[in-house]
Amino acid sequence: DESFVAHVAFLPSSGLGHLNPCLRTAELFLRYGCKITLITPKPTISLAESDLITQFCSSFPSSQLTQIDLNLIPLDPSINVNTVDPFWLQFETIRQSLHRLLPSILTKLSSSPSSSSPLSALIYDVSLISPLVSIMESFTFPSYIYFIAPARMFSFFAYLSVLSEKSNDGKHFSCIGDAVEIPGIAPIPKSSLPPLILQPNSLFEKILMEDSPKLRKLHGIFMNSFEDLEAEALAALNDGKVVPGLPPVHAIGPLVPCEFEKVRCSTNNCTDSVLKWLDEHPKGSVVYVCLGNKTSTRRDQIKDMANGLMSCGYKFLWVVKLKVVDKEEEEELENVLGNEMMKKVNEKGMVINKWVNQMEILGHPAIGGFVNHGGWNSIVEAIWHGKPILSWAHDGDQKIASEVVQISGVGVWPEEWGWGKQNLVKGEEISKVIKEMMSSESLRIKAGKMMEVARKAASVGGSIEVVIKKQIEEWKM
Ligand code: BUP
Repeated sequence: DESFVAHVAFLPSSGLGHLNPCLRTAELFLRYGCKITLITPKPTISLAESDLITQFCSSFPSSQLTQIDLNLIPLDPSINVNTVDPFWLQFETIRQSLHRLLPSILTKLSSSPSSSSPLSALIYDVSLISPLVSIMESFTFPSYIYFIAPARMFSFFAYLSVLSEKSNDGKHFSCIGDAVEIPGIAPIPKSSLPPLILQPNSLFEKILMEDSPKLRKLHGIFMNSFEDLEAEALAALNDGKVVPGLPPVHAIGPLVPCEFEKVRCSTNNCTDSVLKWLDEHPKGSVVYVCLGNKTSTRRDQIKDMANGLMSCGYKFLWVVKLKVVDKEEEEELENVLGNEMMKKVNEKGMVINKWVNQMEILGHPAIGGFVNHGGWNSIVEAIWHGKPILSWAHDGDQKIASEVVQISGVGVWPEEWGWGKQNLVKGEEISKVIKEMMSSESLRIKAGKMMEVARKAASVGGSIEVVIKKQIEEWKM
């Protein structure tokens, strides 16, 4: 049927690291002719998230926005809200709210009048599997997740169901020894696992363990990765080596920079002044430092970072996060660094505690390298722009992502670096590794080559186009 228009609904979860890949995936389906409906939980945790949703909707007026009002649902009282990361709390709030709020929305969308197309598929965030698998039992259209981390991490997530079956005492990690041996994948050292998965009864452990066995019920998994970056894990997953019976894993990476992200709508955004500052610097001369949006930089690490940057011999652009949530970001940096140091830092570089558009920063020719926390979106963004990475992983899936950086050769990962009280990194050490990254010809060449294959995947007739078009064809049948 030539007049068929696939209608895809997207349901993101909390945090930019979840929203960015969701909206970039939605943009891909839009590009190939689909109609899009965004179902977004509100309020969002950060301003950056609500801004981005607004930007998306104003750039694509044909897409529909449906909001789920989370304030209606009180959170399960057994969760101690004071000890949990606000983003994880939001995951849990969304998980608990969906049963009451989502079915009626999906019913409406799937039975829309003949003037608009009924829903062809739902693509939702990886953190929402359990509620969605059960909700979807009442619907006939297929559902998929988008995964926000590397395929290597996804293999671990899928393999958790096997691990819990294997252990005879019910403690899923009693059987792993020093490393997790997943068929078809280079072993993942225990030290690279997300710390919270080893902490019984953490919200993280609860969600992953509950959701892993349900992956088989999905119709597919979309992932921000590509063949040349993660050939091993993608093959092992799709050949049924990791866990037999998994649905197809579709590599739709690198998720490319989108025009809608460039619209400026927050008062807390200072990208334009940063780009202007970068214009004054020669090609490849500035090191960009940003350790993610979900974690605040530890106070006791900040001064060593400042010292490391000031003595590395390169100009730097340092985006510091002092608070976990950007809405709270009113504290002055001077208070933390001290007046003297703040003055010195600003002589040798630029330091800000505001949100910037990272994609645009990484694309600026003056940037020669990127110090990052091992956030997967950030890693793929750096690859897209061919910028070498220094991965300073400290939590979550960041170490597994850093392994991918190291194995693929696009950056370095000082494995012993951390954030905790025991493993603070000294200024001299920081400066030494930054120098190594910024001056390495071989890193620059490898990052440049990876950029080329990344761009090929995203070009006309490349792997992204092939996967998306094939998926749309499937929905047509
Ligand atoms: Br901070 C910041 N501007 O100022 P990751 C982040 N970002 O565009 P996360 C900005 O947020 P974890 C800023 O480009 C990336 O797309 C950035 O995602 C964007 O890390 C996204 O890199 C951050 O996956 O990570 O979400 O902090 O889950 O590892 O805590």
